[in-house]
This record gives sequence, C-alpha cells and structure tokens, in this order.
Amino acid sequence: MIIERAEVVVTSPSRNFVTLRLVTDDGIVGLGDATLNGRELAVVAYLRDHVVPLLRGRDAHRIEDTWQFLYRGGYWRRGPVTMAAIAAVDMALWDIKARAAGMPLYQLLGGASREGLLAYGHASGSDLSELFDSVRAHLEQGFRAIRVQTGVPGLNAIYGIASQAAAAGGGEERYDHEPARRGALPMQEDWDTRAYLRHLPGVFEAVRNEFGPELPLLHDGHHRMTPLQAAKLGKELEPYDLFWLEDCTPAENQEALRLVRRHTTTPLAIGEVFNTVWDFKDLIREQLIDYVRGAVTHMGGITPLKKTMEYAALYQIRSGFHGPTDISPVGMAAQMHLGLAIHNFGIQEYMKHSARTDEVFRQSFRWRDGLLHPGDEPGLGVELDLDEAGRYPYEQAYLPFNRLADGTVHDW
Ligand code: EZ4
Ligand code: CO
Repeated sequence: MIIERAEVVVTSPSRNFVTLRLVTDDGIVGLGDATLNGRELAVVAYLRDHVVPLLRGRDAHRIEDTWQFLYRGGYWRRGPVTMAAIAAVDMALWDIKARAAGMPLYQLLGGASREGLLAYGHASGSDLSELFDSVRAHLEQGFRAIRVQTGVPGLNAIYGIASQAAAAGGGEERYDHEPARRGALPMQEDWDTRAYLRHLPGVFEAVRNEFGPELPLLHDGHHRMTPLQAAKLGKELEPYDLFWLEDCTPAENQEALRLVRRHTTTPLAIGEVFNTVWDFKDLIREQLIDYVRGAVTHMGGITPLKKTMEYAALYQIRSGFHGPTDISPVGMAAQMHLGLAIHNFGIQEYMKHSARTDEVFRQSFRWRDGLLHPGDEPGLGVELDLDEAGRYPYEQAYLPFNRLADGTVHDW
C-alpha cells in the first residue's frame, strides 16, 4: 500500500487547525493533526516544503520506519515544529493501517483496557459565585472531574477564566474560553504570583465545602511560579485533595520539581509543551511527576507517546494527555484511542470543539456518563469535509502574554 498523495489542509472553523491528509494507491485516506497554536504556519511550511515530498511513494504500512526516517533523517531533532509535523504523519499512517484492517485504532494498539476515559472539563469564574455556577454546569453536563481556575482580586485578565475570553471572543458561542485571540498582535494579561497564592487556597476550601470531598478537582498553575512558590502552594492545597496541580513551574528547569516534591504530596502533572520522551525521561525516572501531560499532536504522534507511557508505567505514572481545543478533533481521536488501550491511563482533558469545528471534522467519539470513547468506526473515526474546511481560511491568532505590575514580561 503506497502513499500516493499528501496534502496539508489549513482551516479555521472558530480557530486554526492544520491537518495532514494522506491518500494511498488503493484510495484509503488517513488524517493527522499538526496544529501548533499561534505558530501554525511554521508547521505548514515544514510539512509542505520538507516532508510531503518524502512521503510520496512510501509504503504506508511502515509506521515505525517512517517515524525513524523523519526523526533521525532530518538531523535537526526535536522541537515543537518538527515534532508536530512528524506527529501528523504518524497519526495519518495509524489511521490508514486501522482503516485497512477494518478496525478502530484502539484494537490495533492492544484493544480496550477500560469502558471509557474519565474526562475533566474546565470550570472557571471571576469570583466564587460564577465559579460555583460553572462547576454546577459541568456536573450537569456529566463531568465527573473538574479543573478549577479563578480570577484573582486586583488582576484584570488572567489565564483560564472563561468570561473574559468570551467577551473578547466576538460573540460566537463557545463551550469554553479561547486564549488564542484572532488579530495582528497578542493580548496582554496581568500577573502577580503573591496575590494568586494568597487567594487560591481559600477558593479550593470553598469549592470543597460546596461540592464535597469526592469530586476530583484539578488546577493549572500555567508555568508561573518559582520552585519555592510552587512548593508552598502544593502544601497549602493538600487539605483539598487535588487530583493534580499542573505546570506548577516552567519545565525548562526540571530540577525545580525535586524541590517541589520534597515539600508536598499534591500530585503533579507536567508536559503539555514537551515534544519527546527525552523531555520526560528524568522526571519519570526520578518520580518527580504523577501524570504525563504530553499530547499526541505535540509529542511526535501515537508511536512515541505510547512508548513514553510504557516507560512511565514502570513508575506507576499515568496519562493526562493535553486536550484543549487547539488539539484538533483528529488529535483528540488519536489520544482517545491510545488512552483506551494503555493500562496506565489516568484522565483525559476534554474541551468541546465548536459546532463549526464539528461540521468540518465529522467525528465518531461518544461522551456518556462522564466518560469519553473514540467510537468503533475503522481508523481514528474522523472524516475531514474538504468543502466545509475550505469555507474557513486561516486567520492570524496569537496566545496572550503576561506582564507584572512594573511591566516585566512574565510566563503566561
Ligand atoms: O494554555 O492549549 O491545560 N491546558 C492549557 C491550555 C494551553 C493552550 C495553549 O495553546 O494549559 O489551555
Ligand atoms: Co495546561
């Protein structure tokens, strides 16, 4: 089975998505997600100029060999652009192989290890009453695990708060906030870690008092604390029994997590910006994390993320794959199949895509009783409607950035 055609499809139904579409000589179509939020066109160029010409004529069945060829053969390894491009090829080849086999992909990965995937949604509010309403709305939608983000007194615009972004989002109805805003320049947000640290433990105390001890609660620190600040927060959140504290420090300096670990038993999740198993290697071996936040789309595909999870399993570390709306329906499907198959699945982040996105990408996944399931269509279970995709051309969009009160740029 030979790859006959390869094309890169850019579409922007509510937000930008980059999809690789491979067609074999016997007419099987495979899809791969290559979306890199805010830097999409760099991956488009990498694929179109440097990868597509290498794919035509290759045996579509040779997934491992093609992955190694693109990773080692490029000489310049790793990095988000390269690995998103390789991820798209890997996903599309798995899609093709599973379609050729007439099976949903999870069957080729070893079959289902569970009925469905526990998924968490994003509750947020600028104050407690808005936050409680948001938590209740998520419970009504069936969520059995909830991420809690809240406004901080004195700060106007911060990461993760739905109402602000909805206001900036131009009126289109969205399930959740969309941090990447369309426009020629990125938006500026504010940050003050001491104000955040004073405020957050009280928020979790209030949420526990309102919703009880059982509900799994998560929180994203979004790379903004120093190691000592993260250690202090982890310790202060212990009474509220978090499922995890995510990205407590920026992960370029991985030694920071040793310090955090010495002070707190709050579980840690990290790695949504990681690209390879090498980024996770020391954190896994030293048991400095509890959850692998890698996404199939940004970790080079299903093949390397499955290997990473097998390594993590030696240390009882589980998956928590990154699942914001900037992972396309193709990338989400790929990680649902992987999550269903591996033994050490932990939780799946789930933000609903917009209705417009769902018209462009027709999907077969199910969402029932708080659990996701990728469905039983052959392959990934996603069809890309090229006519619909063509109606939404690329639009420039940037993620926001942070400044402190004195004007210093801070991690966003
Ligand atoms: O900010 O996906 O846990 N989720 C997150 C996301 C990221 C965006 C960046 O593209 O941190 O909301
Ligand atoms: Co995050």
